[in-house]
This record gives sequence, C-alpha cells and structure tokens, in this order.
Amino acid sequence: MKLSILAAVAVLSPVAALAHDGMHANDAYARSTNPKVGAVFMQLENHRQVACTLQGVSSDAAERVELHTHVEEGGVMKMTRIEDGIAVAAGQTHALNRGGDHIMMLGLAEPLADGDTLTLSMDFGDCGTEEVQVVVDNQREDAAPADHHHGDHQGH
Ligand SMILES: [Cu+2]
Repeated sequence: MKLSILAAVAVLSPVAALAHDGMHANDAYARSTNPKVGAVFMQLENHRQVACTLQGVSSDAAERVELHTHVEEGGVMKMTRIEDGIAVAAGQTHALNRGGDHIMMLGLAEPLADGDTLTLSMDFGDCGTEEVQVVVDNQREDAAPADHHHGDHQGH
C-alpha cells in the first residue's frame, strides 16, 4: 500500500510544476489620444522552454487590432505594421512600449476612458491563446526617454 501512495505523489509533482508555465502579460495598460484609436503596452514574459511568437490580437473593443513597431526613416520615427509577429525567446521578457513594439487598436467601439478595462485575446500560435485584461490609463507617463528609441536600454 505504501508503495502505491509514493508512486501517486511522484506522478502528481511534475503536474504542479507545469501550472505556471506559459506566456504572461504583465503591467498591461492602454492609452488613447483619439476617440477611434488606442495603443496597448505591456511586458510579455515567456515562462516556456521554447520561443513563443505573438501572432495577432483581437478584441471586441475595436474593429481591428494590429501589431506595430517604430522604425527610423531619415531621422523621423515612423509607425509600421509588424507582419511576422513579435517573438519572445524562451525565458525572456519583451517590452511593448511607446516608441517600440506595441498593440494598436483601430476603430474603437467607444473612446477609451481612464479606468476602463479592455479584454484582449492574444494569439501565441503553438504557445496558446491568452486572455489579457488591460486597464486604460490615458495619463500614464512613459518610463523611457522620448528621444531614445532603444527601449531595451532603459537604465532606470
Ligand atoms: Cu501603432
């Protein structure tokens, strides 16, 4: 009898360890300076052993949700659409922030008011789909200096 209990414990333990596996979206917030357009920022944490790519995002709050980034063209930062997804390496965090990669909501059903909560369905392909709650904070200041475009190099 004792042997079978030990065997059951040994089988259960790895399952518990897997419970926190997957993609996490931390500190997600949305901001809008236009009644029809908003942007979403967050920290994408990959707790998996493999790279995961954000393929696309959908939400009832907007007609279209696109993945965007900024590129410099002749000294001017321009927003462009990302076609091949946003990859997050195994065990790494990728920031979606102003001046860098971000999620763009086009054709908002309603203007974004401070304190509103949006639900985004984030498609990570083989890594699964995550429902993420995003709080609207139109007043929030960007942590990164506006004149620097290397968002990953924020020192403080
Ligand atoms: Cu954009």
